[in-house]
Amino acid sequence: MKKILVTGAAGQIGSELVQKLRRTYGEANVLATDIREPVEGIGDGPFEQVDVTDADRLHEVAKEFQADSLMHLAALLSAKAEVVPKFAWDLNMGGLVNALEVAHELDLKLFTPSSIGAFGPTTPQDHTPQDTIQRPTTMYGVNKVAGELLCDYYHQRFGVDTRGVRFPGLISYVTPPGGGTTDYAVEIYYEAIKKKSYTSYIGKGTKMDMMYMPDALDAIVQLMEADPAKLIHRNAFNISAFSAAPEDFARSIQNHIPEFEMKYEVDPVRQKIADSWPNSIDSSAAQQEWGFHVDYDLDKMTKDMLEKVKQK
Ligand code: AKB
Repeated sequence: MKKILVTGAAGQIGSELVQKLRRTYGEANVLATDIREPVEGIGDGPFEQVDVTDADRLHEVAKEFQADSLMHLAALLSAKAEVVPKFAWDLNMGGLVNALEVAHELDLKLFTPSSIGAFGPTTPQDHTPQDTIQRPTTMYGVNKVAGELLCDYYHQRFGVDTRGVRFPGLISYVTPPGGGTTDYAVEIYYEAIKKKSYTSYIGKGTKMDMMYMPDALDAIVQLMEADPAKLIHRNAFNISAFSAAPEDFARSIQNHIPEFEMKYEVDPVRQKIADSWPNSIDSSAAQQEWGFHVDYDLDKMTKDMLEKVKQK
């Protein structure tokens, strides 16, 4: 990767990925794009306003920049997608097919994330295998499964170098997530610092896979730099750092803030989504095929998150 275009660059992943890529590949070699105006966090490097549903504009910007790689992140998350399902389909699928077309036309390498949301209630819930039943019951999940298949198709049919992971809930302190089911795992740290208490919209005992942002960013770069000959799966690799329920986060925070109090007011919509997702997924294919590993477990992440959020 030498010239990288990032869509959705103002989002939770994009804002930090752009900074990391600019440190690694040079500021001028990473073009941040987003439907929004440039926002704080993206830095001073090149920026273009791009709506990913506008195929011509995406093509023109990628061509002008002479990109060789495209990191397509622009998407609506799970809870928001349940509110506006048709719009979610148009944005998530329309944006992806445009990104794939541009990658095909301009011979770009393409990264796009899938999610644990690509699984559903009939998927094995524990140690969910890489290749298994995928019958999600959310619009977001339907988009993710279709997206995984579409990436496989563009690789098999046109030879596009598509790569991707199934992200778990991502925890970070730079840009807040928006509209996701796992967002509670970010909010809890902000509320712990501000109020020493948190009211969780996800119920006690609901385990989901999670990961700290630095590990997620490392995984993206590692997969994109991996030897293609070793990639059996290419797209949609299961990756997870740890599996945790709300009370696990509370316990971890209490190691630093003993008076921290956890309350519950379950949101039925997001709880239903969470219940349909796995408790813990098996990341062994990613470990074997491209050396996926993580540096942060829950407690190491909690220590860092509390320090960083306090400094904000
Ligand atoms: C969401 O909750 O929608 C996302 C995800 C797990 O894909 N964080």
